Amino acid sequence: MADEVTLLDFWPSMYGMRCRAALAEKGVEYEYKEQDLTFDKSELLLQMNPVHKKIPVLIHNGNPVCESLIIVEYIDETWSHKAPLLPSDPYERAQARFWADFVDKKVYDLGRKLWMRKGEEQDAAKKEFIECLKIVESELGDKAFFGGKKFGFLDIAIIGLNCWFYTYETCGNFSIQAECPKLVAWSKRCMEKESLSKTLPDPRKLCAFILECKKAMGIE
Ligand code: GS8
Repeated sequence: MADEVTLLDFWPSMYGMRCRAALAEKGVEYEYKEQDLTFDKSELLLQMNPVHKKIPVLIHNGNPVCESLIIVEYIDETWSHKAPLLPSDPYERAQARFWADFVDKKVYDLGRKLWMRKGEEQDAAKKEFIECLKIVESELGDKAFFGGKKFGFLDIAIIGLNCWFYTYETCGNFSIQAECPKLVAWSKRCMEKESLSKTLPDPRKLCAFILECKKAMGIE
């Protein structure tokens, strides 16, 4: 029986982007179901993720898998005939998970503050955001990808930031290229992959959407 794969997602979501990127890398066909998160969460979402009621959710042959990093690992293990995303060495695997966790705990929230806050609060978030990006950049070092020569798990964990860089720069009025040139070079390298450029949203469309959200929320 062919696999039935569905992704419940919301196009600007960095978490969703991880799942889209992992599915694209593995060449898995799936049905994409865009979710309305603001007004009316679908019955399907509430049924598939009753605990957090959040996207992304991967539904594989009727079974839901929640939490983006767990989904990426699930995809890696399930479609294991394709090149692995996680490193085979246990220590390297632990390191990749550590950095993915760092991005979740620090960078994403600061990025959110960067576009949602104003004045001093925004300045403080920007300062800390840049510090965190520099820490992530130092983990990349001179490697082509986070795991070395090959695009893998940690690149996927961070890939959504790429699409958001332009929004952060626009809202925070700074240049990531000036602060973290190696990270920007990495992001360009990633987007040269057809699997990603075809899958992830246009950063300008994302920025236009966020500027609209800011307007609607009265943050300007
Ligand atoms: C976060 C998912 C999440 O925040 C993961 O999958 O890694 N730790 C989780 N999803 C958001 C959309 S992206 O900002 C969401 O579904 N929000 C709806 C809500 O909070 O009600």
